[in-house]
Amino acid sequence: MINKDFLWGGAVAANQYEGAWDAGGKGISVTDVMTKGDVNTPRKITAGVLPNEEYPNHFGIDFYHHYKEEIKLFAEMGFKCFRLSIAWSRIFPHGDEEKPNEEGLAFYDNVFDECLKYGIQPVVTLSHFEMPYYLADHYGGWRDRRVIDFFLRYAKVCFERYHEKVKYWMTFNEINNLIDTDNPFNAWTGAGVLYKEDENQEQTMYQISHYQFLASSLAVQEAKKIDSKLQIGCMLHLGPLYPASCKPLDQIASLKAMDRRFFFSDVQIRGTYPSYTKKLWERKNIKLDISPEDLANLKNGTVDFLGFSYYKSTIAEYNVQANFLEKSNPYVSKSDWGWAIDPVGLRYILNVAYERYQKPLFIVENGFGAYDKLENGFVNDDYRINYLQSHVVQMLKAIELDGVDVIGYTPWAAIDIISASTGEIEKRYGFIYVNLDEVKQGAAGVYRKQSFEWYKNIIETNGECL
Ligand code: BGP
Repeated sequence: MINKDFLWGGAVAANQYEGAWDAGGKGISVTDVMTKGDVNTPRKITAGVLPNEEYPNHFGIDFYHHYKEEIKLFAEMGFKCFRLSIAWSRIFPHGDEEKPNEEGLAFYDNVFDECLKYGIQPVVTLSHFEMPYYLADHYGGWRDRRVIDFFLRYAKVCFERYHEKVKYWMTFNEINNLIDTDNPFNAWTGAGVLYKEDENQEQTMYQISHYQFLASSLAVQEAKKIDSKLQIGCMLHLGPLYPASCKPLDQIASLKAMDRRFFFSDVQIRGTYPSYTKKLWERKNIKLDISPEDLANLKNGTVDFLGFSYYKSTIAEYNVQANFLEKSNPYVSKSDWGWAIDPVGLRYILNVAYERYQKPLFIVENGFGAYDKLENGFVNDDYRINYLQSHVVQMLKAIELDGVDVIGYTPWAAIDIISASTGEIEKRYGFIYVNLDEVKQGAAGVYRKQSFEWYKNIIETNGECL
């Protein structure tokens, strides 16, 4: 039996579902001006603002105008929480203003109140690939130390305004995307940072990370001053990189690959840079702008919990030049998008992360992207139920057999939204099908999928019906 306060819910991100990209005084965000992408073509930040069809994030699924209908459906499923992000550029349209945009703040008040009306607690990410475009353009995004102050001002405004409505917060979504190159939509673009051919990219990556760590730790300190009950987490994408074989060197490869993935939470949870990173900087002569005061702030602003997304696992094979190569696992099947389906990997990573930190863990994303077919107003998404069910089973094993402290589970996505890697809606994840054509014509355009009933049942029985 799991804790009765367990946070079952669903997750989304503002840029992928709100739409209304220029309504209510909102500024343009980096995602608003991003091209579409696919497995071979990473999305890119452009300088222009093209018509809606070219930029699906502009319209999202128009949650901005339909939030009441959609939250009502979440309530029908019995959500205990709803993970969403605040669009930074709704609050500070350019990012560097002194005063926030009241209309943007009022919008989230309305959304949070609507959730609370049904007993759904909002769980908020402050930065989910949504930097104001102006900051990316004028400051180079997180390349610039001044952006820390802009973020802090934004975070402070949010904590002050919403601390009575929101207890759980996360600072940066999948902050460790910065180090991973296999994801076409990596956080360099999400962080509003453009690659430059002629620079030491590794050095830049560590510098950007440092500024984000600092911004996050200062935000944690600020939050605690405003309301000591607030719980602030970091957020990473996690998944095992199993050793490719039982050869000792493959074991080391896996260990090192996992260190690289956990580097971000090592800093945000422990408040210091790990020794393996300091050695790497020495070896590679990486010089960074890090002051003693910065280091003290990292120490004073450690996070309360580890939020993470789990979709898939991979394997690490020893390699002389690169230390390890990340490869796909021949023992697991794959989704239409080639993502490995590995429910046991969730139990594995929960154990590893809990061993490493002994902090509460929050699974804030887990889900199955697929081409769904709407037939007679219904979607039979058995494959999604299979995926989610098998993952929930493994999560329960981690809690009940292994004693891991998991505080909640918010599958991606509560409802169909625009995919982060493609910029299209066709890679669907939701319990609710969205017919965009109908939504564009002003209709609700939403349909419950088979998984809707399944999830409702899981929540109702607190996972007992599995
Ligand atoms: C994570 C992001 C989400 C999300 C999800 C699924 O990386 O935090 O924003 O979209 O992955 O990815 P995709 O939409 O590319 O399938």
